[in-house]
Amino acid sequence: MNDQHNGGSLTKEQMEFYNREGYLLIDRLLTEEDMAPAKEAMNSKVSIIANDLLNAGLINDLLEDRPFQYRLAELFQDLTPDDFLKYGRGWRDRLPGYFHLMSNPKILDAVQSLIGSEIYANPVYNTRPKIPRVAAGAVPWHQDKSYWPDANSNPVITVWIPLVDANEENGCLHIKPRTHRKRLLEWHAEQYSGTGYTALREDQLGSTETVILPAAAGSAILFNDRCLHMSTLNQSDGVRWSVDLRYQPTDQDPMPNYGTGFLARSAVRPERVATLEDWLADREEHEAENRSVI
Ligand SMILES: O=C(O)CCC(=O)C(=O)O
Repeated sequence: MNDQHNGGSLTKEQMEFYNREGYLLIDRLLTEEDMAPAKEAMNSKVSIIANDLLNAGLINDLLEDRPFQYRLAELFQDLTPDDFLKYGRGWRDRLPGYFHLMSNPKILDAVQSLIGSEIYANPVYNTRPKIPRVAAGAVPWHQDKSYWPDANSNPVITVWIPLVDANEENGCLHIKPRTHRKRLLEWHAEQYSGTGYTALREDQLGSTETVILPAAAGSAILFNDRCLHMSTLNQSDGVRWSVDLRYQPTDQDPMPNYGTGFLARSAVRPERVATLEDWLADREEHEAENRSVI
């Protein structure tokens, strides 16, 4: 769907599409400026990794002048998948840029259109630096809920955002529409990459068509935690950078065993919306100065 947006609020057609199909692509929701803080966070991690590799004698050039889309891929191009996986297939760093992205008003507007104004940012957010030809970059068919089977009832909404154009070559998202009303299916730990992704068997996928979702940088793909989805290997020369952020209504289980989420928006208790300092200190909400008013 390629509708005009008003802030990030969804149109009636977009809401209907999401509720019917279980996902929604919002083309270019974010600008370069919106994405800049998260890219800065990613770049800072890449620089740490580059220094690490240099100190370990695995590379002899930090590639500091290479563009965002290529630097990490080129740092690892002569190394092994294990060298890369030492840093994790997904990153969940507590860096200010991620807080700014998760608090972006356009993202929250879109989420608010679906669940209302009391929005909690779920602790499970990931940066995915999918580098070329590392098997662990390909994510098998799964439901996100398989990662928190005992926590939370619906809905946890994933907001998946590519920071570079995502396409079939570099491993964009694939979704099975209308699977969001399924129960949680029995999953197994996949063996292919050895990274323990939860996975479904071919015979559990049913006959629903697969929709391949190329997405321009800054677009957002929203889907709920029972919607079947996967992504393929990165066959390009660059990094398929993306983030998956998650949101839920405030009356759901905050899933503390998975980390600390935060109150991202509230019309009822705006003074409790978490600040960057709260988030960095792992506090869920901002403690109002005058507690007697709440
Ligand atoms: O980014 C990907 O390739 C997969 C993302 C995913 O599976 C998720 O966000 O749940």
